[in-house]
Amino acid sequence: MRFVQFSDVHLDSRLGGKLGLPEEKRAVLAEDLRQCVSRACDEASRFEARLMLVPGDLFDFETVRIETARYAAEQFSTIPDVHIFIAPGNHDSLCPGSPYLPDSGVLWPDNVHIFRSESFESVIVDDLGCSVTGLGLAHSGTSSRLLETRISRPAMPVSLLVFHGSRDFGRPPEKETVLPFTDAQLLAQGFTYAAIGHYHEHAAILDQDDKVRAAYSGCTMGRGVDESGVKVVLKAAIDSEGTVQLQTQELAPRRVISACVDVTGALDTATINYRLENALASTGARDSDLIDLRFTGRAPLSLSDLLSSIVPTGEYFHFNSDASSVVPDYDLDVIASDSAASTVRSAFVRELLARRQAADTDDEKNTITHAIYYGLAALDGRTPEPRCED
Ligand SMILES: [Mn+2]
Repeated sequence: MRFVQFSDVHLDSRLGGKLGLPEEKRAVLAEDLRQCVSRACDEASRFEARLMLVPGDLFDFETVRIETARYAAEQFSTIPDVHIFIAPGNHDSLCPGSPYLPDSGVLWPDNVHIFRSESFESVIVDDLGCSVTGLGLAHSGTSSRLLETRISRPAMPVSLLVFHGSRDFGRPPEKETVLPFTDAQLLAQGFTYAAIGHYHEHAAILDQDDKVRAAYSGCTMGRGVDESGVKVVLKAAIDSEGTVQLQTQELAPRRVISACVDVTGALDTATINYRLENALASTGARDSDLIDLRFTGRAPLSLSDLLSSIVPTGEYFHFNSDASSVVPDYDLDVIASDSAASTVRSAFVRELLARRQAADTDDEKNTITHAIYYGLAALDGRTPEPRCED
């Protein structure tokens, strides 16, 4: 038996965050998120899946438009032979007005089952010889440990669990805790496989024999700086022994790519550009991607204007740079001549600049330069950090 699993699409969510996306690009990303749903349906057909498991956060309840919920419902109607199970999460919880509720004006096709109970319920899929057990979060912030006690379900050759929950291991600090569980509690339930949503990184949960027993697909497409890298949906096959084989597949039209460029010792545009291109090349960034670039290291204060004007030579869907991590360096000549402000600082720099000028070799000059910066950091009460220059 084959199934497709995806979650955390967050249709119609607020996009971009720190990426500084203009309105028109946010509109493109919103359309990309809808594309993820249609591509997941196409993929289910191609993969000849008979099941689709959607463990929550298909959309963001606060901002979802009814047209978008209808769009998702229409996409699901294009694969009528696929049994689709949705377990609402904390962002698409079943609060009053939810598009999941029968009076919402969204017509979910017959092949879609939405878990609307706050306690676990099971559906038997006779033609597949399996049961699917799930629940829907009625509001965000359900912190009950429902997996502590055994979840009852019908005896079927294959039993699947679908829910939106927080694995105790690996909870990102900013994530709301919903239906928390430990791996041991989940494994003790004895389901053939559990499809879990909420965390935006793909992760599989294995039993003591290293068999896959559960997985987060992660979000379907990155939407901001904290969702960088390749995002996937899962395609899975369960054999007659109950062994689950997972494959990941990227369906998102674009990625958020995070990169770092250390500007220490780079004093001109050409050097910074060179480092930028190297950094981007190592990420495999494509034209369609969003680049989130962070400048790091130590640089003269005068470089900050230059950094904000640095852009890659390649055309990307979006490029955003952030120089706030760069530690300001010093203008040594100004400090040397500014004895009124700080006599010790000024005298220190003047003395070492004189020694540097008198130094015989480049090595010696370099060493003195390092000594100046270490000394200034110490005099200014900062921890001197190792200086590595080209
Ligand atoms: Mn969630």
